[in-house]
Amino acid sequence: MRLVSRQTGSATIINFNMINSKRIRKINDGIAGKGPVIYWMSRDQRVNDNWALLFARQMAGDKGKVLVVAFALSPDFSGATFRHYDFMLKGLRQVEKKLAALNIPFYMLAGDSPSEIVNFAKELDTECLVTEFDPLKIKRQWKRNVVDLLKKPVYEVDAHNIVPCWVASQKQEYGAYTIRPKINRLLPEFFDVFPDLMPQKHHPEFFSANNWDQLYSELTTDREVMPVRWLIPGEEAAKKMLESFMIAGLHRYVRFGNDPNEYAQSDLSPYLHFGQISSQRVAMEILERVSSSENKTAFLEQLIIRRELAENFCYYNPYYDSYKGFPDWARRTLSEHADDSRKYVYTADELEKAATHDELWNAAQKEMIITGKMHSYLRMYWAKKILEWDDDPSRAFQMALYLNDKYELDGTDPNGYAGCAWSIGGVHDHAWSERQVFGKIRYMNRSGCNRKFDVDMYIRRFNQKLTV
Ligand code: FO1
Repeated sequence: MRLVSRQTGSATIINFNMINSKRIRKINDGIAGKGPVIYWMSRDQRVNDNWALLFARQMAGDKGKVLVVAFALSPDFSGATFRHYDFMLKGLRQVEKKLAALNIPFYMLAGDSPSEIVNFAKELDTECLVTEFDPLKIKRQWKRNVVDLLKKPVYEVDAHNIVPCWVASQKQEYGAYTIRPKINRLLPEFFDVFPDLMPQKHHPEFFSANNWDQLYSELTTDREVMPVRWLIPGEEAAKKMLESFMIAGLHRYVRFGNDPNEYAQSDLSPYLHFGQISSQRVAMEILERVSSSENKTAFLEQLIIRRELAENFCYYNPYYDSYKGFPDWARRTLSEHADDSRKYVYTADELEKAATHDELWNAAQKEMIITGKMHSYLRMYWAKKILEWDDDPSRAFQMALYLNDKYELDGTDPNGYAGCAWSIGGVHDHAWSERQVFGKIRYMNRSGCNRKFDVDMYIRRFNQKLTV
């Protein structure tokens, strides 16, 4: 394996022969230890199609070292609830089983994530640490803490995007129309086939059973938000979901894509969020097995362009989770209309309890609370109404993020930040004709929804009383 490094930006791109080296950045030097290679799994919680795991396995193999995988379970990850942890832990139990079949030990560490990782790496005197790219501030802070304390080589691999975020663009993009040509030009280089993950010899000294019951019982998270029952967590279920979408959903994607009463969405977003399936795998399956159609194009636009645009937004805009992250034109128009009289104004509690005058909005809020997933078309309407009913756009944005991250199974994800910022702050959108309250922010209303789907049917589906 040739190690050729060249400085690019804040990290070094290393040339490795099996994996496209542009997916890998060395983010810390340091003295390699005598112990195993550690893959610190966090975002890409899967065994198959995982470039970070493949790279760590290659490093271990080339150096004649053992590979061990560790997941640092944070007790209170950014407002996550029992719904998220239940889905995630069930998926991680499958990871443990799949890795064991390859003789790859899997450690669940509980506590302050960066400290747990540093202690673990020091204890094992790791050869090097491999982890994944993640644009969220909390994850970048974790990585900084680890790099500051661990005097060992650390590598970062973008295992979540097809075109690595730092390769697709070196700056914040205005919108899909600016990032799309850059990504489309680079896609062929990064649609490389996933090699098999090779088993390693059994090293009994590294095998330790994780106490899953104890991990569950130690969760301090909000248990009011119950796990979802309609979606089975884990890598195997994610694969089946992809299969069923390709057979029964994709051909209806454009015609019924904006109809929350129809099964035409992929329901893959929770699996993609927790990394239980690779977006590259989804794209490759669809490109290879589905004939060209507007449905295929539209779905891949969401899966590849929109997702990578959200990553780009969170990576290059330090204010992705605040009003300050909105474009100037949007902040200007929102402040010019902040004092516009609003027919309805609601408190956070009224919104959370779906107790507004707007039955459609209430139904969407209930769908999200009950199922952990709101239809993508309604997510825009839902967020825009929060802006309409609050004379402080910054508070409206925080409210949308709070509800999204608390109840959406795919919450706390770049897609969620970009989606709410698009709806409320015009991010990745352009100015529209000016109107009361919204200013030049794109407006949506119920009659627009009526044109897309049977609103009354949707309301009837979610008119049950909430027990929140
Ligand atoms: N990542 C971790 O490494 N440790 C955790 O304990 C953890 C909890 C968690 C809970 C909810 C959730 O939505 C995500 C969570 N993640 C955790 C992060 C996740 O893996 C992703 O890194 C980000 O959410 C999106 O990039």
